[in-house]
Amino acid sequence: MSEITLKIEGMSCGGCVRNVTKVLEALPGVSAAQVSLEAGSATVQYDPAKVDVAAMRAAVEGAGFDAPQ
Ligand code: 9UX
Repeated sequence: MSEITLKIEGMSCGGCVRNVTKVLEALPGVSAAQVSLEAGSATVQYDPAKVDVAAMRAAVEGAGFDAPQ
């Protein structure tokens, strides 16, 4: 299992936090995500054989947020 912390921009309430958590945890290979509104970040535990960081960014952006490098 690997872990990465992504910067997430555009979250403004707890609903955003839930939405980002949900789209990340829906990705096959992601076991859990901890999203922080205050920090503007998401820490993700994942299997690097099944999912990559580009897929995580795409999922976050698909939900309407930005996940800059
Ligand atoms: Mo809160 Mo976020 O009402 O997309 S859910 S601003």
